[in-house]
Amino acid sequence: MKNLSYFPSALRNFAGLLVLIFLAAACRQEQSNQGDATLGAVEGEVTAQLTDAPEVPPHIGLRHNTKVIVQLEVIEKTMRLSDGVDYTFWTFGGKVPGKFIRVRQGDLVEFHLHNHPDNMLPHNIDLHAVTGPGGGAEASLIAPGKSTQFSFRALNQGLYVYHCATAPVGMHIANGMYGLILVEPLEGLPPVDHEFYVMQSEFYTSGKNGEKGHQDFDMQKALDENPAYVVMNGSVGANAGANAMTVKVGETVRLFLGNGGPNLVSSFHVIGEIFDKVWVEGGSLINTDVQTTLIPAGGSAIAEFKCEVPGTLHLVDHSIFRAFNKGALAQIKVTGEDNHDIYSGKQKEEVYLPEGASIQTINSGKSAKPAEIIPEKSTEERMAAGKTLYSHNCMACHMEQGTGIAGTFPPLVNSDFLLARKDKGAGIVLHGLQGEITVNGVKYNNIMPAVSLNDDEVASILTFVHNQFNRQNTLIKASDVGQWREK
Ligand code: HEC
Ligand SMILES: [Cu+2]
Repeated sequence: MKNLSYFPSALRNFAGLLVLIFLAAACRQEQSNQGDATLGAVEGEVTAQLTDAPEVPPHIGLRHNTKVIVQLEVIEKTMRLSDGVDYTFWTFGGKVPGKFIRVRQGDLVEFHLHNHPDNMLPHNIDLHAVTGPGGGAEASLIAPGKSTQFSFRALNQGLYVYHCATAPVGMHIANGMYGLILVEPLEGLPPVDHEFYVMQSEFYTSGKNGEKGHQDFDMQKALDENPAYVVMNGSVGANAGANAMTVKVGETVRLFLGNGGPNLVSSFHVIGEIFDKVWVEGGSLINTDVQTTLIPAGGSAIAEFKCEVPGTLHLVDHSIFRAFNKGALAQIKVTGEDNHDIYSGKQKEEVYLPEGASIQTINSGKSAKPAEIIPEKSTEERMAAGKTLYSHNCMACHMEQGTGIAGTFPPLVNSDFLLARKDKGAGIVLHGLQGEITVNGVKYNNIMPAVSLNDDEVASILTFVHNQFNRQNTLIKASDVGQWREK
């Protein structure tokens, strides 16, 4: 207020008022979107429709505050964690992650938690959407065969994680006890074509990743934060391949993302897309044009994008070994028309030959020099040596059976081009080959690098190629290769 003393007194009051209004407005902004309507009257009641991942309950949109009854059952059950790998999961609703719950800001949520009589352990629930002790944990602790009820007012909008908070808490979470509850803003979320529920989490199994059979929880690995599995939606490949989510070109997608942990933070990324919008940490702050968004353990994010081109999108934790080696991968298949203005696909592949470059030599670790004077070999010896040398030096391009690869690497099988050569192909192996050639009526225009081999080795390879692939009865000598090398 110091600066205000420079104002004439009449203005001073007015300026002071402005500052007050400004401060009040700033305060309101910082107050979050917890609106006045939040505690307004509650009219009627509905039973919440709960869904399993990747499904999301229907959009709520504009309506008055209501009582939403949630019935959630804890079930301990053995299910697939990966192919040939089982795990005894503790679940909210029979699947991992737990049921998706959708309410609206201002709703009164009447929560019923049931602990199935076949279960072994007590459980409870801590919903991060609850304002109250333990997020409901204290009120909801129940033994097997019991039900409990508590209510809370959904004061803040946002996407919240819920989880079991029964001791040992880490173990209950590690065994699969988490899910998401969405508190839609008063005005609802803008419409999109698809909404999906994807939740990442880790599993600490007694065996290594891929070890078959039933796996137990490994406390030491959990303490070391070294999971054997990191998965999307409860198991390896839960929503990949045949179970991938599907959308069409031109459609908009909203992902409700959660991270159950218990330990790892997810660097969530979709390979092949950019998030147009991200509700950072599942709150009200919207970031735009995002590649990778952090999802804390026990946290969330909402990401939206439009699918402009067809293809398979890979949803990954960009701590990338988790995605490709531990299972943290889901897929969305986008079908529809290509749009070459946005993405062309491969336009061409051609030989890259910088100015001044010439045929390269594949260096096999030794310099190409004539073989020392060694006794000549029999056909059998050359065939045996040639077979091995072929597999090390030629097979990568010409394939094991000499068939080549259509359009790129010509076949060595019954090659009229090879058979027409007086040097039996030695010049090609010694010096490489480039430019257009025709093999059995098919044109090739590519580059074969010179292969760094001595005369003895070339003799063996060519003996092998001619007898094995071209039904010739030929024995090529190292001295022959020596002569051709000179030319
Ligand atoms: C890096 C890939 C590559 C390797 C390795 C390679 N080649 Fe080739 N080879 C080619 C290409 C490409 C051509 C065609 C070159 C052109 O288009 O002018 C070719 C052409 C040939 C031809 C003539 C065409 C035909 O089909 O008869 C022969 C013979 C041949 N290679 C033999 C060999 C032998 C023997 C080896 C192993 C010592 C070998 N190549 C290793 C890529 C390779
Ligand atoms: Cu529990």
